[in-house]
Amino acid sequence: MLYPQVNAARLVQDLGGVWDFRLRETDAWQSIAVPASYNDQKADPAFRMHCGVAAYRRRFTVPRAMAGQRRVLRFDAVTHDARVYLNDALLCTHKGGFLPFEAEITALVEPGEEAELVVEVDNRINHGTLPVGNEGGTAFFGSDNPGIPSVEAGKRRQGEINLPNFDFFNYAGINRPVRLYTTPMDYIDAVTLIPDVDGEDGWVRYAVKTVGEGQVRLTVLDAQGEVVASAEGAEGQIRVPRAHLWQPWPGEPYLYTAQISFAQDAYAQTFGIRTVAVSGEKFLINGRPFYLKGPCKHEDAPFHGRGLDICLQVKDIGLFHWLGANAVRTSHYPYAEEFYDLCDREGIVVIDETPAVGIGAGERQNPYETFPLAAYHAQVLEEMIGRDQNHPSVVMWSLGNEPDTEHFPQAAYDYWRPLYDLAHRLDPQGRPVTLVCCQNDYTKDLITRTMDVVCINRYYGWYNLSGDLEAAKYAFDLELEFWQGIGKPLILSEYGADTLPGLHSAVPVMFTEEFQAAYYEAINSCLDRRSFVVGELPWNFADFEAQPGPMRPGGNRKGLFTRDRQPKLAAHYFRSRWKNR
Ligand code: E8X
Repeated sequence: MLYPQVNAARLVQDLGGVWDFRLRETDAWQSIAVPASYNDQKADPAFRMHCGVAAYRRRFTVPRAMAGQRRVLRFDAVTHDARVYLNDALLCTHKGGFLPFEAEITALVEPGEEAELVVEVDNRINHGTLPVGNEGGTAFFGSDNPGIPSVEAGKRRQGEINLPNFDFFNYAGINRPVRLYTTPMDYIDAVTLIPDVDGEDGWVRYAVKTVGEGQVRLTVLDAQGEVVASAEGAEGQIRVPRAHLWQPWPGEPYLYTAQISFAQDAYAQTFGIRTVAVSGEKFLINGRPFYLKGPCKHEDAPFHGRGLDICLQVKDIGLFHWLGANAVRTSHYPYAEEFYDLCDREGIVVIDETPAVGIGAGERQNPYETFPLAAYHAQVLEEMIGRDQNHPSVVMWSLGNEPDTEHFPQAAYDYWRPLYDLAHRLDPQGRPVTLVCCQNDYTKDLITRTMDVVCINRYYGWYNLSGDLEAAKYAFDLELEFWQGIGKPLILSEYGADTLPGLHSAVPVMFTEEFQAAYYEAINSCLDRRSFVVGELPWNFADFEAQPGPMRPGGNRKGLFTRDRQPKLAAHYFRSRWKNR
């Protein structure tokens, strides 16, 4: 799905601002900011604890300047499920809170007329949603004294609860922009660009999907806006002589623009010329071994929740540069499109992850038999790859995070392998595909080792062998020995320790800043001895809000930075390590 663009042929009207909002039909309407999660906008526990549908409302006028054009309402992300009404009639529905959807309204509202827009947002999560809800207390993530009669009675008193099967707060609402945009009646519907390198030159295969009558023309501009190549026809190949490659930081992330025209329509698609491949134990970008270094993130901030905040994105990527980082994983869902644009410009490579987190229910329940997810998961993967395929920064697809691969290894294989194949079929650039594996008995896991890159989340010295870094190193090293035998590149895709800023001790004790730094030093010393390790992604960039619980004081505190982006000791440690790595 193309990103809305203002150009010579298209208009965009942003519908952000203060909307009407209510949690229940019986409530009075009150003010709410869009885009942003609703949970933290009011000093009212009902907003934070809400479970179910909530409604947003606003009126808007279709400008007369949009007359004669095709008019589309686009929602970048409504979390999690949406029902959209235009003038009281159902316009569209969408399932899933992290990918865009749109509906044409050309015939429904005349230019110059006003219309009422109502968006019903459902934040309920369960075994059939991504991310997965802890439906019926399957308690994969966190558990609270099952079986004690008084506790069980208390749980029944809680009434409707909406527990996540994952470790981030279930922020909900209209999290990303809502826009009305136009195209001419005959229009460009989709653009796919497939760059390649041939000696000094670049090759770009392309396909433009259109609706209506017309001829496709494509002109490639360099970063100065000079025409360097052009072609005609909806599909083809263009040679870009003496191409500047898109290089990850600290190289130059050089961007070209494909100016596409079709009948009266126009669309500008930026892209980079670069290659990505896995060869033996190496991860190659532009044919050269590449080491991924950079913390995993969340879309998370005070007040906004998971709402789009472009200033924060710029700040965060600035801090990536400060750290000397070159990579990020969009744990645990596809981020706002603006984030990938920024990574394209700034040379940060992205592992793009679906919202498939929480597919596990312990040893007593096989999630692959009881969670109705497979078809929906495939659809989400298709939407994500369709949305993000042209970004040069995206160098790998992650099918999901920390599913059960240990108790039901064959079922896990049968579930994830078709998704792996699908990702390869869907991506014309043939980027590597991975699945991020939870710490567990890796000898039983059958699927992780079949991925293009092995990604493992490990917490030696934190969740296990807690506080004993010598034992942690010993155990982690044993595991690395196992993976070395698999013969694939490996990324440590999460590792970390909760740390309270300002808590210090000369001897590294858990939760102090000194411990976090010592923990990373210890684990990194194991990585540094293994040539098949191609990346280190600390967990997490910043402290973030989680489902409240006894292990989450003020959220998950594994940030290298605090939630307001001040460095802890470990951030300084990585800054000096990554300068030379
Ligand atoms: C954690 C992280 C969590 O926030 C993330 O979303 C997924 C978790 C650790 C799994 N990975 O708890 O900070 C722990 C497995 C323990 C052996």
